[in-house]
Amino acid sequence: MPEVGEDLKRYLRSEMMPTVWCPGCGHGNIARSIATALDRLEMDLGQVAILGGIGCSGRTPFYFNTNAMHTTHGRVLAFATGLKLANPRLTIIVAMGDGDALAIGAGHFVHAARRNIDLTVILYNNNIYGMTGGQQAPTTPFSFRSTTSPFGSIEPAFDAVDLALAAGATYVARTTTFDFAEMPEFISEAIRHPGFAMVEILSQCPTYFGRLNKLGDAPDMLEYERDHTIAAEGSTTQAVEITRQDLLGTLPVGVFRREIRPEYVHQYAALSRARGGNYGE
Ligand SMILES: Cc1ncc(C[n+]2csc(CCOP(=O)(O)OP(=O)(O)O)c2C)c(N)n1
Ligand code: SF4
Repeated sequence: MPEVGEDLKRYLRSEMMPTVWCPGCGHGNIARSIATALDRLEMDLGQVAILGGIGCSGRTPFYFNTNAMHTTHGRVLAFATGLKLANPRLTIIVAMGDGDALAIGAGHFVHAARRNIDLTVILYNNNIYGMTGGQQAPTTPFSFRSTTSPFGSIEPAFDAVDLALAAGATYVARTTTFDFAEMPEFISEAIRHPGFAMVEILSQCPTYFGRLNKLGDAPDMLEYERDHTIAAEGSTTQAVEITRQDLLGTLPVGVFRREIRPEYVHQYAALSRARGGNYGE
């Protein structure tokens, strides 16, 4: 749990404040947890790069005193893969919206996970397209409203944890912006993990998702997250079935996989050495 008054200012670019995020937006809670994780791991900020796509979540790199890249919607993992291969020593954190990771960028997400490349994806899941005005996302739960589904979504929601597990991600976790202890803990563990790590964080968007679904303001939405998640380890399948059928269903949170298997850049370096090259030396 972050200490009250814990000084995280050195991780942030004060000249970029205030952020573009609306008051009460959960993306600010996540950014604070990333700063807490960097602090706990005593990271050399010159060796860290934070990348984002487009969207409210994609603004994250603007606010950190690390290397940064603001890329295109859905393609941030292609940029991150190139950067990691160009400089394998960098610790790369990728901020992705649910639309970014699970709609336009779903192909990149699946294949980065399959390759087990050493990247840390923080998936900001606010159940909606925030930046463009609250359109339906693949994560909008069945019967919930968005600006493009004013009578309620008739589609089941996509489950990021199930997708990451199926694609072969080697560290997979989910938590919520309600949980100020778990967020930095999972993010730290994901950064240390030597392979493709994904932490999905359910994040409140009071401006669109909250307002359109009458979920109240930010504190009410945090309580909603608390009341609609359960601690779970292992497969999410059963709980996902419940969620799809029942509006008041619960989503499991916790760590779903920790696995060590060959990492892509190491494999590439080994191949280079075997062929007489000196990649990575
Ligand atoms: C190729 C491309 N298509 C569409 C857009 C328009 N666009 C910008 S942000 C966005 C949605 C962002 O939603 P999400 O990724 O969930 O992030 P959030 O804003 O909710 O954090 C879209 C559709 C774009 N910038 N580029
Ligand atoms: S629109 Fe939603 S996700 Fe975007 S900054 Fe505002 S509250 Fe956050």
